[in-house]
Amino acid sequence: MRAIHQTSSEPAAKLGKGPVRIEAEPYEFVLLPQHCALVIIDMQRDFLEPGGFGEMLGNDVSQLRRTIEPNKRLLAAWRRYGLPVFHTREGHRPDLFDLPPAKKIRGRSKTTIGDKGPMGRILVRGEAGHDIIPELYPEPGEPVVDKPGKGAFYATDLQEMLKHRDVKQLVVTGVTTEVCVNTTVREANDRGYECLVLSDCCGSYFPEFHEMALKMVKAQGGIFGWVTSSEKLLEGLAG
Ligand code: TIU
Repeated sequence: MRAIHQTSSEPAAKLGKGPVRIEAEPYEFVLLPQHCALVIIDMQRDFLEPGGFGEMLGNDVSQLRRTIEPNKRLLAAWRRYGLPVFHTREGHRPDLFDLPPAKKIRGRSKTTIGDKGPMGRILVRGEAGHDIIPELYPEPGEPVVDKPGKGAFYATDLQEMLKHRDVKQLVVTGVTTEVCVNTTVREANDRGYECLVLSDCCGSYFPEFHEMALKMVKAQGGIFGWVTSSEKLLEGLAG
C-alpha cells in the first residue's frame, strides 16, 4: 500500500515494495511496506502538557516529553516514504454521553473529565487540551481517530479504515506505554495485526511501567508483538 497522499514538504524517499527486515525483539520483524501503517497513540496536550488530564491524575508530565523528538523524526521519515499514518486522541463528546460514569468518578479527584481546566474542558473533543501537540500535528490526509476508551479499536472506525487500506501490520508509538499503547496492541493482536512497538517513541509517567509494558509485549515469543527502537526501524527502512 502506498501513501494516502504525500503531504510533507520534505523530498520523497524511495522504499521498495519488498519485505524489509527490522532488527527487533524477540526476533526480527519483517515489515511489508504495502501493508504497514504507523499508529501514533494519544500524543495530546492533555497528557503531555501541564494542566491537563495527566497532571490532574497526579502525574509528572515531563516523563512523557522525551518521546516527542523521536516521534517527530519518525513521523518526518514516515511521511517522506509516503506510508500511511493514523493519529488517535482519547476523549469524549462535549455532552459526555459516551463517558462511562465509572470513568468520570475514577480517582476521586476534585476536577474530573469534562470539568474546566487550564486547557479547556478535560479530555473533551474540541477543547485545546484534547488536541494533538503541535510538534506532531497531523497533516491533511492523515486520519485522526477519536476514541472514548484506552484501546484505539473500541468504539472507533480504525479497523474499517485499516481494512480498506489492506493494512496488516502496525508500527505503534505514543502514550502511555502501559495504558493506551498496551491496550491498543492487545486489541490489534486479537484482530490479527502484527504490531511493532517503538520503545523510544512510547512513554509512561512511571519508567518502571514503561519497561515492564514493553517486556509484556515481547515476552513468550512475542505474545502481543515485537519491540524495537525508532533508530533501528529507520536504519532498516533506509537499507
Ligand atoms: N493515565 C494514563 O497513563 N493513560 C491514559 O489515561 N490514557 C492513555 O494512555 N492515552
